[in-house]
Amino acid sequence: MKSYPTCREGRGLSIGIVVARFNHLISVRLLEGAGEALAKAGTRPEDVHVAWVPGAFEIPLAAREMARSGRYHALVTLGAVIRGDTPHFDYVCRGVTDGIRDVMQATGVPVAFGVLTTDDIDQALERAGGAEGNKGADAAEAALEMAHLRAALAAPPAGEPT
Ligand code: INI
Repeated sequence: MKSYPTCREGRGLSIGIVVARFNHLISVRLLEGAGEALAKAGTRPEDVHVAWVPGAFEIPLAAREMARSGRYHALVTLGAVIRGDTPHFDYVCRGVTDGIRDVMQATGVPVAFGVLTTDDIDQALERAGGAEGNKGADAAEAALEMAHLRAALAAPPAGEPT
């Protein structure tokens, strides 16, 4: 068996971030986590471009345009959908998850999913730099890893795993 190497190096990569303004308190923490993870991995701050959108439902459209621009090796999507007493939660969750998946499949550009879907604000806080870590940072690392894997998978035979 031969495996492609796992690489989360950020140097030389351009990353697009789409972040939803809704539940802003959570979003900024996720964005902070993602920014820190990218900087730690070596991505230059000037190579990280952030697009704010009103809510999670709008994330897929902005992600699609960023992916189509050809400027980014990978994208990170961030936001928080918090369950209320209405079925709105389910529709927004469905819209953003299906939408992000479709963008990734249609364009081939990796799109990491850093959108929290939680029952309440406390659960969201726990995942945005609290007891459960920072899912924005996790998504940023996933984006870097997938950018490298995609390049390796698309490389000519000499790029096969060793
Ligand atoms: N958008 C979110 O990002 N999180 C939510 O929890 C949320 N809720 O609960 O309604 C939410 N709704 C707004 C939605 O994403 C759109 O911005 C809006 O419907 C306009 O299209």
